[in-house]
Amino acid sequence: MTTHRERILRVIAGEMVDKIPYVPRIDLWYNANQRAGTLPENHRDRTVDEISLAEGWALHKIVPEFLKPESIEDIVHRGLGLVSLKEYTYSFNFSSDIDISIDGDIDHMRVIYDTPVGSVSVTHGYTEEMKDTGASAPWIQEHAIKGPADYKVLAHIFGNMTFKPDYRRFTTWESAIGEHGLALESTPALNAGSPMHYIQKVLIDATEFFIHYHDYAKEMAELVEALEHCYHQLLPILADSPAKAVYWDANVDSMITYPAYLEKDILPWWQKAAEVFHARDKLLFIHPDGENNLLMDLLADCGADVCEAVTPYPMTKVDISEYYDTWCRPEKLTIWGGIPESVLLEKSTSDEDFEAYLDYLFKAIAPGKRFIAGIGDTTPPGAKFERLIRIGERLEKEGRLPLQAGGAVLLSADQLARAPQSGEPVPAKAISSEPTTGDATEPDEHLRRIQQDVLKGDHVAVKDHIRSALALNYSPRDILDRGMLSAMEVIGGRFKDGTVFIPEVLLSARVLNEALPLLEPLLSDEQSLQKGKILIGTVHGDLHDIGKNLVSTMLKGVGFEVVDLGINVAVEEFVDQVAHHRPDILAISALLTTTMPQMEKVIDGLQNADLRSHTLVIVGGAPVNDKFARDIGADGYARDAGEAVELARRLLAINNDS
Ligand code: B1M
Repeated sequence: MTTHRERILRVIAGEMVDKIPYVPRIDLWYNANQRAGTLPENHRDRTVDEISLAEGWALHKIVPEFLKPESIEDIVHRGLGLVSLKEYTYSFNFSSDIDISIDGDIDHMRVIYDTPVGSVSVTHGYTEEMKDTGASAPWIQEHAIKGPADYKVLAHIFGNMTFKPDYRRFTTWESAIGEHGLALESTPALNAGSPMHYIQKVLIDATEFFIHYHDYAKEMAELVEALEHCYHQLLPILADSPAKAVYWDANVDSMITYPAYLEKDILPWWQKAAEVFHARDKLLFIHPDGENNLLMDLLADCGADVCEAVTPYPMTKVDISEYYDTWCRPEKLTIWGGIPESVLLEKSTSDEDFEAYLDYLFKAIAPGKRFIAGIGDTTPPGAKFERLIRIGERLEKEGRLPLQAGGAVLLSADQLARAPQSGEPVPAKAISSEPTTGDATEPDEHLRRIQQDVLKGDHVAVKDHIRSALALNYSPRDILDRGMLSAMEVIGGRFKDGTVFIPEVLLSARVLNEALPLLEPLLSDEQSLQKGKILIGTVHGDLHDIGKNLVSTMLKGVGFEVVDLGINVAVEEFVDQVAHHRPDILAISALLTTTMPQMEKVIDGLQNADLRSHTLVIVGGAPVNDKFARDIGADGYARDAGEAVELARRLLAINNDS
């Protein structure tokens, strides 16, 4: 009889096996439900692996179990991206000239690294809210890189670090898994596949990274070189290990690892790794769990064997059929995942639509080669467990290969209308937005120079150009509207249509932020910059802030006054801050299905505090949609930062007119 491990390996080799393997990742679901005492009755006394085995599923052994160190020493250096867990086949040593002081426990630990060229410090841990949502990856609260001086300190640390093979723990773990699954060895920095990705993922704040990438190229290059020294040691250690497969890189996404950046700073290392591993008959996995609409072709030829945690429409813009047609049909990659988390949630998906998704999946991936079914990225804590079981049952019955295209039940006309066409953005808006602004109006040479400064992100030249324009008697209002804000509109439009990415938006916004103090004192009251006041924050339990920061930046960029409350904001805090600031709009962000319900609680909180009638509430974030926004009583939903600007304007215009 074919074992789980054999079947998985044969699928990756492109063979037509007996049936589609089913390997759902259930660790987060398990952690959260075990903590809350809500595991299904029959599984109450079982471990996570025992549950999978009892249900007949293969074990998911790709993502390291960060929450389960053997001793605290194993995770002390996680703020620098280094851990010693069973999934890691190497040990590491700092050079003897580095003094390390450690304070705290697993939930909150501060570590200081003193080197001959300076010091850096990090703080990392887990919050109670993270534990409630089952989160496994640690939170780095204070990053090692806070300013340009930190690069040389880290270059000293990593440039003098030594790595040695250490296969002992991995071997024991792998043999305990045996034929029940495929155990992967891991790479540092929560799986960063290149030195630059290492910096981005753990050493610096996720949004700040993009500014440093532009401003401190020289300093970054020095650190990249030091990290290369580590990667060159690690490659042969990983290649010689007993593991059959390497989990090489994680958290790829069209926005945060946008195409040009991925191609320049990540892809060459994937290809190098693929060459080394393939020569040793080893498989390379990457984890593109985000939005891949702009990365489909790059990933198809990236050198990896498996793309794991693939999360299709409706969680992202790429439909499962496009994934299969671009990656699997031409025999370029194996997909592991393919079932979006939202279909397991009763609030997001009815029983009927859940079944319809599976019908559609079987049809889209026929004949079914190079496909390992899983929940991409992971089963959410609120998943209806019966649906996990049902997927297994249907795969058992209908997942026999080759699948017959057209043999499955077709989607209804209504469901088809909702499925996006290949590459087409998903239409989902609570309030229809105005079309994206076109190019800036045609101003004369002086205003054009200012526009160019904003478009190019030149925060130095813009000040001189504004001073010259003022000396030539241009009105501050014209400089602002026809020079700066019109250019920011252009950037917003380009971001929305995917022709510029996060760095351009942040750099242009910086030009505005630095130039505004020159103009503000000169604007009369009625000319004042303010278009309205907006309070923004990410909900309680949620640490994602890149998207929220972009929304905040764009709103500021077009003249709104924005107060950013940060991440993990409790309901009471939102309510208190609304009472204090009296904003026109409260904008709320949530990136997790487990934290989305917080949005409704904030709206209820405002209602109870008698603040709702004079505060418009708008919501956004990857799992949020138009229906959800309406259901919780929000005033609008925005899919991205550009739409958030249009929505805010539209709502305020409506409000002012009424
Ligand atoms: Co996390 N994560 N993550 N993560 N992460 C997601 C969100 C996830 C969808 C990945 C997946 O499953 N495919 C998944 C959630 C699944 C679910 O809820 N069902 C997930 C998970 C599971 C987790 C952990 C639980 C993982 C773990 O512990 N094992 C953990 C949770 C920690 C916590 O918050 N408690 C976790 C951690 C992390 C990192 C720390 C590693 C990192 C965040 C770094 C940071 O933000 N500082 C991270 C990342 C990077 C992602 C993905 C890959 C990318 C998110 C991102 O920044 N995108 C993400 C995958 C995905 O989104 N599909 C994922 C780029 C950004 C520009 O887009 O944030 O969507 P986005 O913002 C857009 C719009 O959504 C909109 O405009 C923005 C700009 O255009 N928007 C708004 C956002 N907020 C708005 C507010 C508005 C309007 C519009 O107000 C009106």
